[in-house]
Amino acid sequence: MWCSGCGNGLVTGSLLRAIENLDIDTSKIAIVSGIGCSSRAAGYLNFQTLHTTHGRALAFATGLKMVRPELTIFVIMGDGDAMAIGGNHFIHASRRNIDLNAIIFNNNIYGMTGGQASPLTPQGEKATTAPYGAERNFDIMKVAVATGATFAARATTYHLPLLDKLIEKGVKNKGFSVVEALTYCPVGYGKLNKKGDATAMLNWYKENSIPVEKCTTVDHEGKITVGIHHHQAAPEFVEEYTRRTQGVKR
Ligand SMILES: Cc1ncc(C[n+]2csc(CCOP(=O)(O)OP(=O)(O)O)c2C)c(N)n1
Repeated sequence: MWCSGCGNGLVTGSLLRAIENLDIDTSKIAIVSGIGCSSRAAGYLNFQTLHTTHGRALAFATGLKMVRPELTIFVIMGDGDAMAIGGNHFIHASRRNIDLNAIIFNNNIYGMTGGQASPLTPQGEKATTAPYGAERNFDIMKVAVATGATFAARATTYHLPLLDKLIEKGVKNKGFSVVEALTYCPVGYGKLNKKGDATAMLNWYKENSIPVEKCTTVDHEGKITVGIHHHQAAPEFVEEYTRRTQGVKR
């Protein structure tokens, strides 16, 4: 159902390559998604999949991980899904450090419903609900780190080999892993903001990204930082819960 030129297929391809490289038994993989263009990826994938409700993918995934901790769970969400309506679930999944792999398809807009502004629409850029420019936005990496995620990384659809590797590394992290994939939306976001076609948007990512480890200034010279922003081990929620409740009489 994706529009011509949409980057969502590229992110889905990265996810599939990462799964193949990790060599995980496919019957032990579950994909949970919310509602949105990006969340429709779950419907195209032949794993155990749950296409849930808008903003609640992480809540469903938390329940699933509690009862089936042996599963590797990917939680596919759009930027609206993960950070607007689902923002509360995001901060608490992150705080708990539950072993889920959040893959956020950030196209800077509500794609499915026609281009409304999300908390990731860059300040001043246009959306159907922000004809005079969007309000202040935030940075998913900073929210993830501040709320306790033990792995936070970002790439764009221009950096697919990097994105493959970041997803793999996120899976290897025992805890809440956030991989933000910037993916252009030429129809919903691009047209309103005169960004050109899909190729122009891809080139924009190329010219406006910088490896996070090469950043020397606080504002990153206004560029998108790509790579691993944070990786630090901490106790995992389901393991801690199991340990704490062992021996409790029912
Ligand atoms: C509870 C609820 N509120 C609103 C909607 C309408 N809705 C469906 S998708 C969507 C936004 C999708 O944007 P995003 O999550 O960024 O994903 P994208 O479509 O851009 O991939 C909204 C508001 C809904 N389905 N359910």
